Amino acid sequence: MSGLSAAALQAIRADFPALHQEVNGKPLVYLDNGATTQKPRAVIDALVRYYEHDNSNVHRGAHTLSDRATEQFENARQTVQRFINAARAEEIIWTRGTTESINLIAASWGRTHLQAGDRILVTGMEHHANIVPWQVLCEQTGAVLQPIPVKENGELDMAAYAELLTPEVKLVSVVHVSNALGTINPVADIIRLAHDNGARVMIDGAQSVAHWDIDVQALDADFFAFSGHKLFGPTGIGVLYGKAGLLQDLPPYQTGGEMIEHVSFEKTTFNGLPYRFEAGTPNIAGAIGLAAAIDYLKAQDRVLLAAHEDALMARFAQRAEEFGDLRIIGEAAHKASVCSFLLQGAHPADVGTLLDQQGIAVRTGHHCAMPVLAQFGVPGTVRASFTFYNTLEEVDALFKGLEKARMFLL
Ligand code: C6P
Repeated sequence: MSGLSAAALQAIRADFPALHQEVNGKPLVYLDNGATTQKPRAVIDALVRYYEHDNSNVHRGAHTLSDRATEQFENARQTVQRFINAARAEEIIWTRGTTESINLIAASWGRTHLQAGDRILVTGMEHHANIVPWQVLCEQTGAVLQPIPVKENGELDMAAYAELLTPEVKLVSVVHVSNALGTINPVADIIRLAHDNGARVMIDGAQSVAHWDIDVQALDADFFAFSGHKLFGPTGIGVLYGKAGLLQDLPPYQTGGEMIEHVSFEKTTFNGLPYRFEAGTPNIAGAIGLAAAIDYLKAQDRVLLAAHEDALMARFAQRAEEFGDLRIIGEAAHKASVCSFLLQGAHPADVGTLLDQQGIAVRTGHHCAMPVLAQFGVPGTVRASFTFYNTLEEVDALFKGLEKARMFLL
């Protein structure tokens, strides 16, 4: 049961102009949604409308355009607040994306809350964005970064996690859905255990927000990060959610305009939340575009969309079994829309190139998750990542493409 009728799926696909093109003489099959998603017409229109009618700077001008831009920009913040069920709009900080959100917490919370001997736990399946900022922070503070082991099937070793949670652990920063394996991590349990231990928790939601509703209060996440472009919104805009009680005492991340209350050459005082963390002119159009993407999603039945994505995953698993010759990397019981694999005996880059010649877009390589791929003993994989606008026929097309690659390469 796909969850979406054929007509509903076609109607959804009609909303995404970029899907309707030929690539290398073949209809585009876009299976690189983990890297970035295509944008619905509603998002493209919101960007055009903003630039054609309302373009101005926010929180500054005493004129109509600036008022309009400010209103839409702040409405967008409230849209995000409601989308992830944050308690207050000030808990939504605009950033460039997940990477910047994590760097903000590492720089601002990390440098003021960690000292030599403290420990930070991440999982062994993190994206580099949730490894390197903590490594740099550890070099600066003398804290120690430790990975929670990943089991052979790609699931997190929760027993090992419980053992690693000693009083020295001050922060647990965990990917919600692995971009390399597809594993859905049990973040509610992870957060509860960390809190019982007195540690704060950051969730990297880059690969989860596009697939189901997030409720940061129900999760009790201290910090939650995601990127607009993986959520059908524009690039260059992202979100850091943080509990107000934690954010309000933190020092700024970057300094300059917008984030100040008063400046003199003797002393500067800083603005309150959220502006203290938003130095400089923000990505106004990006925020408005992201809100349009969220409005688009909220107008859909997300339960049906998720059921359709499950059907795509099931079709992939069935076809993979029939096909043989594939090594699946990441076989967790709970996976979300990411299928990483190797065509045995072929280099992933060659497979990617041959698929592209057939109009099929996948990602190949290490997916910015080198440590977990090293654990599996592979330098890279082919990754097909699905979303609700993909069709079962596109999964079949992928396997037709792989059949050609197999004939050519093996
Ligand atoms: N993953 C992928 O193809 P940015 O680049 O800041 O929007 O997101 C970084 C990031 C952080 N965490 C996870 C789990 C991610 O998947 C990503 C981005 C893309 O898998 C590009 S490397």
